Amino acid sequence: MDQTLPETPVTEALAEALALFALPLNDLLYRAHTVHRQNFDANRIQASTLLNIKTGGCSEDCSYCAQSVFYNTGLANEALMSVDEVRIAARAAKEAGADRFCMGAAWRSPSDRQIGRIGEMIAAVKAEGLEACATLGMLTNSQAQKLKDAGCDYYNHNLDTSKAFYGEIISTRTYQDRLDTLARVRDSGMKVCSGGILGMGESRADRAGLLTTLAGLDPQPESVPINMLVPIDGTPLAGTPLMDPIELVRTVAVARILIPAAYVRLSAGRESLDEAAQALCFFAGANSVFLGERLLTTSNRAVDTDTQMFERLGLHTG
Ligand code: SAM
Ligand code: DTB
Ligand code: SF4
Repeated sequence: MDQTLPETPVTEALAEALALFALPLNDLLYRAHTVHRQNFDANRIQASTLLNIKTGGCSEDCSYCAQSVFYNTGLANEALMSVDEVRIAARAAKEAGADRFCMGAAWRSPSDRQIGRIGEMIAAVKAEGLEACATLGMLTNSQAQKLKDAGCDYYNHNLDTSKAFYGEIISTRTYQDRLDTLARVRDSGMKVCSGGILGMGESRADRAGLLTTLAGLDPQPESVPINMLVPIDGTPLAGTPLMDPIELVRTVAVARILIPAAYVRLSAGRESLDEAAQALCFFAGANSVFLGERLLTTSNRAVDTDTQMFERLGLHTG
């Protein structure tokens, strides 16, 4: 009897999340926007800029990713950038209006030597007056501590989807591996950035499962990126049809309600969303974007286009 108890709250939480998803859109938006206003300036957008500091050659098999060695995506591998290259990119990001700089590396997990180099990059980013974020794959406790000591504010490590659907997307590491790294990040004192990808062929129950798991982390993540799959030629998910933008809006709204104090970032896939759909996402509780013309290996909206959109919507960054 006792053994079944721990599962009950999960089931209830999942049912509650699914009930939110099923609300009439206006009711869901009203609830989400109310929570948003209780926790944030409803007209402020947090802006992060991404830099791929080490491109391609990754030994994981994530089915969506341009950088996995398992797929021939035509991407040229590049070694770890120099600290000077990072400094120049961080300065440009700051000038463009970003307040956080996120460095991504196509690693399953970094070596201790690489963590030393990343520490120098973090110091360079902080010296430009930006918050620093890194996403480098799985970490040990001591690596997480070294990043924290170097001044890293956030660590990004996505659960990507529900536990049930995860095995359809990635076979080279487990859901528990991801959760373990998130626990190490939390223990180090860095803030946790964790979210997922929509539109990989998952069900609504998988989307609800992802959000329920994120919401069940204690404490909850401070930052939740919601990516829409950018289909990459050569990967198993190439040619996947774009997801329904209204389902994206619903997912953002449920994320806002379940994880009320987190920055919910409208992440990859914004190029394929028109401004009306983005405006609905901002009303539903999205309050962060990636600013800059590049994500990691794919393009993103031009900064000028985003600036004009924010003006049109009366939103401000900074
Ligand atoms: N290798 C590290 C890792 O996986 O944690 C860090 C970089 S990885 C590219 C960061 C995240 O980008 C992934 O977890 C995934 O959520 C997202 N991502 C990668 N490729 C994507 C794609 N084609 N479309 C949408 N999101 C993507
Ligand atoms: C996150 O959740 N999305 C970003 C960041 N964290 C590292 C990455 C998006 C990558 C999109 C595909 C690409 O450019 O390769
Ligand atoms: Fe490697 Fe990250 Fe791409 Fe997965 S998402 S293949 S871990 S770079």
